[in-house]
Amino acid sequence: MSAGQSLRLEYLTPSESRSEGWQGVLGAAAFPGERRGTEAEHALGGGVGFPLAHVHTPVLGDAREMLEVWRASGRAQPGSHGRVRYAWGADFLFGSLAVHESEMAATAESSLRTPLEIATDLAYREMYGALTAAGNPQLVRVWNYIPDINLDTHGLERYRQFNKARHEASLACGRAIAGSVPAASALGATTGSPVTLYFLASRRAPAFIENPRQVSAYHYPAQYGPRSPAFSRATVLGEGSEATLFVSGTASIVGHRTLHAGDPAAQAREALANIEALLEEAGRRTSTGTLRLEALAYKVYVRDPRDLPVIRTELESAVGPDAALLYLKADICRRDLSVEIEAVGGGGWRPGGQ
Ligand code: 3EB
Repeated sequence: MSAGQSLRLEYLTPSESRSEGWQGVLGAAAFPGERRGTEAEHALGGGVGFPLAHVHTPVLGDAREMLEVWRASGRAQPGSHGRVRYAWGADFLFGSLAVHESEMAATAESSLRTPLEIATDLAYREMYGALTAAGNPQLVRVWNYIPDINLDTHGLERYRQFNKARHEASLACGRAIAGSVPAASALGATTGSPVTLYFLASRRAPAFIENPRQVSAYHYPAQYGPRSPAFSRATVLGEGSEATLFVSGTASIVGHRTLHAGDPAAQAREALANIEALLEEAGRRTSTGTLRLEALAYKVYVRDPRDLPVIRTELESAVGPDAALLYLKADICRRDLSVEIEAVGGGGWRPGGQ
């Protein structure tokens, strides 16, 4: 594997990314500044030549919009399938799509499913359809943003509705629901925003890593919902120093139970302990060697902005001053969780931005 085949990730403001240029950009996600309205999320304009996910989950502690920019070597080849826009670059495919539940209301009336279940079902079918149409790359990492994720409607919390529909759509499309499932995050988004997904896939199969401190999410007991969440704790793509590690959204969960409810600093420490355990496990199971916390780029989801200072203190003392960190305000998929942390790292590149 040549060095040019690696993925590269940066967290940038729109003006930083404009001045860097769009060379090699495979795709990006835009997170609005906290004080901005939905209009300002389109600061980049609609005419960018790559898939851009507009995620309605705001940046914390800063008014600026931020972009998560994924680059790969060579010229990216664009494509689309249904609502999915995607781009192929080197070995990697980036795709994104959004589905408004309001479009599903009529269908929901004549079915037994909720609007969120129908929207999630459509989003997953279209994502799988796009992958098939693009030559069947392997799904490596999926980001899911779900409006009002903790709200109960139709007798079931919306995150649990989402899990049910993800599970059923995956089964219907002949896709795995355990084991060989992508790394993922599932977070809240603003009321009225669409269900928004973006994803990375590859011509090569990733390694699927579980956390020895945690029950696999796809084996969670039924108390967390009628269908278990279909994601791996981490995936590793590529070999040796060129490999990229994708750490799923990680919270203060040991076994299958939440620890430290009401103590955001302790939750942040426990989530970091989980990430360290995953780094060791990935080091045992793959040829990447054991990555250090300092070598990763992080997105940190904080439920209550008042907890940001204590959470930031924990993160900075664990990962050092130079790691790339993006803090976002989001509801998390269990009501007793205050913070969730996802990460990306690898030897083939250094996290940049911020
Ligand atoms: C957890 O460990 C926390 O449903 O795709 C983290 C990452 C979480 C991904 C998902 C959920 C998901 O269960 C929640």
